[in-house]
Amino acid sequence: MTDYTLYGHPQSRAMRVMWMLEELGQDYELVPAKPQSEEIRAVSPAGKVPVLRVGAAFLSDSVAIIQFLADRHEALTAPAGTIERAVQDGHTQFLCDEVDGSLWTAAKHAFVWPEEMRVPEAKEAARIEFSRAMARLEERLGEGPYLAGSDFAVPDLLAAHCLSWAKSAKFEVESEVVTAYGKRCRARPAFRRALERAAELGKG
Ligand SMILES: N[C@@H](CCC(=O)N[C@@H](CS)C(=O)NCC(=O)O)C(=O)O
Repeated sequence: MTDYTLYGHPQSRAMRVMWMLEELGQDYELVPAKPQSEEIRAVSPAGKVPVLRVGAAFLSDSVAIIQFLADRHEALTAPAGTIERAVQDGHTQFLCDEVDGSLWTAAKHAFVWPEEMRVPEAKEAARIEFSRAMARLEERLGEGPYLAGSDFAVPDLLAAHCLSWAKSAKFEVESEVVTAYGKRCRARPAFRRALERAAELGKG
């Protein structure tokens, strides 16, 4: 049995955890279950994905999971308690609030929530929030190539996942700097390996 079992289909935020596990060279079992399925409810009462089993513990929330893995394996993160880590966590928080937040709001009002709860105008407001966040992301990147400068870290993985999500949601990214950054992150061998593993599921 491997140390890690990841629950969640790669077309969800589970991809973030797959990518991180690949970055760290960790072996993992993958259970590509859908949100709110019995399989997921058995390991997480909220029914949300991803969930990561670590020994006897079941961890939820993709960003907490990827930061936990980075800390545990001492890679792709500044150490806890340093100024660099506080700055890094600031980038992570910004991405959760303004980038993941706007994409998730649009998804809820497009297909996640039942029709009677959807407000069409909310999608447009989310699109505007996302567009503003892209300008903020470009500022945060500065000289780059990554948010913290030369080293790829947790918030870069999160940003790049959100940029792929934006593409499938047809949210425009006007900034060429941000588009090039997303491509740079997704060119990493670990992301390619995660995509290959996801594609294997389709063949099974
Ligand atoms: N903050 C959580 C959000 C998890 C989440 O909402 N996941 C979606 C799939 S990407 C889900 O399970 N949705 C089903 C639902 O909300 O009931 C995370 O980052 O893991």
